Amino acid sequence: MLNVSWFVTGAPDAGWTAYAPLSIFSEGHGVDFYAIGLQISGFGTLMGGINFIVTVVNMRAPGMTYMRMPLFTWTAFIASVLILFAFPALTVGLFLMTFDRLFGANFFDPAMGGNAIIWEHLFWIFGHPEVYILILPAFGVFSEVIPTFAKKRLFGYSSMVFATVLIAFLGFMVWAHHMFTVGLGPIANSIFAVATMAIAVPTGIKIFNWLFTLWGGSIRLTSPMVFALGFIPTFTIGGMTGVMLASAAADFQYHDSYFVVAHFHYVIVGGVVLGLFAGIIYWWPKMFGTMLNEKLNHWFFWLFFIGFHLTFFIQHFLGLMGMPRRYWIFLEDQGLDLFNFISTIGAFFMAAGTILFLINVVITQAKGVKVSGDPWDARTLEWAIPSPPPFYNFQQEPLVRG
Ligand SMILES: [Cu+2]
Repeated sequence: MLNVSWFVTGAPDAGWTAYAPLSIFSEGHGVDFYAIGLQISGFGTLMGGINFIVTVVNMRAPGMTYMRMPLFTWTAFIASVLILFAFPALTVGLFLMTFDRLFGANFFDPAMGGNAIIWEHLFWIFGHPEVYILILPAFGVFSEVIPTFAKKRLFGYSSMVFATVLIAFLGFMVWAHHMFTVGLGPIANSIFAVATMAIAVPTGIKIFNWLFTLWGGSIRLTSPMVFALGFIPTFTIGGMTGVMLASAAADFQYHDSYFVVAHFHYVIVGGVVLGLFAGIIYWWPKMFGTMLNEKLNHWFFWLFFIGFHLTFFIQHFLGLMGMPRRYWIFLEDQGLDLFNFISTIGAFFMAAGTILFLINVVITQAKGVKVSGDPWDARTLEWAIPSPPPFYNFQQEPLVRG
C-alpha cells in the first residue's frame, strides 16, 4: 500500500504567526507545508503586485496624470508598492525557518545560539504592512462609491492621495507594536507606540474627507452606499481601539486577549470585508453585465452588519474581563458564557447574510437579465463603455482632460 504518512502527519500547529521556537520544533510536516505554501502564494502576490505597478506606471490613457487617477487605482498602486517591500521579509523568514527545520540550521533556536525573536521581527515587518495591503484597496472602493452616490466630487482628492502614501510609509515603521510584551525595552516600545499613533492622523484625514463628501450631497441609499455608510463608524471604532492598543503600557493588559480579536475584526471585517462586498456589488454590472437584486443586497447588508456588531462588539468586553485568545474551550461559570453565547448568535446572522448574497448571485446569473452600460448612473470613465467591457476596452483611446 502507498505510504502517505510522511505527507499527512502533523498540522501546522504553531499558530498562524508560527512563532519560533515552537514552529521549528513542531512535529510532522505541517509547518513545512505552511512555509512552502506561503512561499508559493507570496511569489504569486509579488508577481501580481509588480504587474499592477508596471501597468499603472506605463499604461495610463493619454492625459491620465497621476493626480487624475481614480482613487481605487491609486490605492491598488500603493498597495502593490507595499507588497514589493513587505513580502521579501516574509520570504527570508520562511527560508530561515525551513533551513532550521529541514537542514539543521539554528537561526531561531536559542539553545543553539539562535534568536527566536528574529522570526517575530521578520514576520511583523511583513505582517503590519500586510494590513495596509488589505485595507488600502478597500479605502479606494469607498472613495469611488461615496462620491458616486452622494452625487458630489470626492472631497480633498489630493489629501486622500497624500494620506494613502503617508499610511503606506508609516506602515513600515510600526511593526514592533505587535511585540510590546516581548521585552524590547521602554525606548523601543515608546518609539513604536508614537509611530503607531501617528498613523491615526492620515487615517482620520480620510474619514473626514468621506464625511465631507457626504455633507450636503444628494445621497442615494443603494446597497454599495449602505455598505460604505456602515463602514465609516465600524472602521472608526477599529481605529480607536488601535490607538488604545498602540499605548505600550496599556497593551500589557490587552495583549493576547479578546480585546485584540475584537480590534482586528473591526478593522478587517469592518474595513476590508465591507469594502470587498461594496466593490463586488458596485462593479458586478461592470464585470458581468447583470445587476444583483437590490432588495436582497439590503437584506444581506443588515443581517451581516447587525450580526457583525453582535459578534465582535461584545468581545472587547470579554477581552477586558480577561478572556485570552487561542484557547479552544473554557470552563463554565467564569462569567464569560453569556457574552460568548451572544457572540455565537451574531456569527449565525453573518452566515445567514452571506448565504443570502450567494443565493442572490446564483439567481441573478441564472436569470441573466442584461442592464445598460452604466446602471448606477455613475458616469466615471469605466462606465463610459459597455458592461461587461469588450476585449479592446475603449474603441478609441480616451483622452482624459480632467
Ligand atoms: Cu500592526
